[in-house]
Amino acid sequence: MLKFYFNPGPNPMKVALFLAETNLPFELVAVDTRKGEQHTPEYRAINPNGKTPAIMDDGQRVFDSTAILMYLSEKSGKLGGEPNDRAELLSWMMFIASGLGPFSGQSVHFLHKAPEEIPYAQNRYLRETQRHYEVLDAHLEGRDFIVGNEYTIADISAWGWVDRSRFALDDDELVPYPNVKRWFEQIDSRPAVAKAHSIGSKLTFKSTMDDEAQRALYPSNFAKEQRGK
Ligand SMILES: N[C@@H](CCC(=O)N[C@@H](CS)C(=O)NCC(=O)O)C(=O)O
Repeated sequence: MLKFYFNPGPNPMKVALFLAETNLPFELVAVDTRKGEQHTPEYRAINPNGKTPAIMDDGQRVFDSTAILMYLSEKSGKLGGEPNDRAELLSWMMFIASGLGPFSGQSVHFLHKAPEEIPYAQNRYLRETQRHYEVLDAHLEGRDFIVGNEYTIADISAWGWVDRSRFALDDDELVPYPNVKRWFEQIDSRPAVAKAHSIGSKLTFKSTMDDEAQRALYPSNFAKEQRGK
């Protein structure tokens, strides 16, 4: 059975939503990133990048949320959109994977997690996150879905990050992006979203941001010889 290596972060949640939508059977495996479980040799054999999510499907590893969504969509024949929209699907998947997602992640980091306040970095990443939201908002004008006329893995992928927009954007959150707001509310009200949120509810993850967690999540804050695993 498919093994899903999970942590309740925005990237694993995309895979949780895909699995909730498609009802594919899977076994959930917790990866407690604050305990450094993403850095063990066993987990690195599944995801050499040391991040969540990853899956093991009948001996085949797949890592990175975008790769997993595309792999599972192709394999199951579900949520991949119309063949004519394939180029659009690839384009928006990469826009999210290389733009919306990473800039949002850095914005969250410099606004809320960095050990010191760095106005240049805060401004750079917040502004780039806002710019990606502007691009998505313009695209969603008059549209219900990101690609074509149906719900696809592009919507699932963007949902993972837009669901955390309150941490990546400033106080107005989605108000300046009315099309993204409308689109998000429609996706977020799908029954599978509630199911996806409940996927990890029986697992417990470390909540304290102690020294072990800091070293596991932000190794670059430590001198090389003092870093965690
Ligand atoms: N590009 C990767 C990014 C994965 C990622 O950053 N995952 C976070 C959780 S949302 C993580 O595992 N963080 C732990 C760490 O950075 O050590 C993907 O889309 O899967």
